[in-house]
Amino acid sequence: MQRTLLTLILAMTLAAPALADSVKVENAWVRATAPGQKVAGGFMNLTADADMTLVGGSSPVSKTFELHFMKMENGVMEMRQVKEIALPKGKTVRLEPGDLHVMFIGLKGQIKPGQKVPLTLVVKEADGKEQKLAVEAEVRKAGGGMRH
Ligand SMILES: [Cu+2]
Repeated sequence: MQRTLLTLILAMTLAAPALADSVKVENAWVRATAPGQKVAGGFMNLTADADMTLVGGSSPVSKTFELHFMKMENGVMEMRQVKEIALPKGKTVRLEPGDLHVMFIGLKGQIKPGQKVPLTLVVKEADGKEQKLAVEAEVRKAGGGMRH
């Protein structure tokens, strides 16, 4: 009798809808690299359904993975590392060339069009709980004269 009840409770728990906050990732892509290039930029649109923060990530294609921001300063495009990127509830945050982006540093090989780049994003919920998001980014050819 008790075992039946326990099984039932367990089944109900497993069937409960996921209440966790989540982030929708769209249009994820990585800029193709030239042979020998050691860094690559990654871009995507992120929409969280609750206030969350992107705090980092990783990818098997590079030694390190950083969050970056590009800014025009005295006529020069400067790139800075940022510790986190806020993802306000319901707002689509665009990581795009010349602005916020993720950066693959210490590439283990050339990134070519047609490849898929797997990466894991780490996002933090408002209560501090961390989530990992698996993302597959497509590789697109470089356009324009920017470094990444
Ligand atoms: Cu960068």
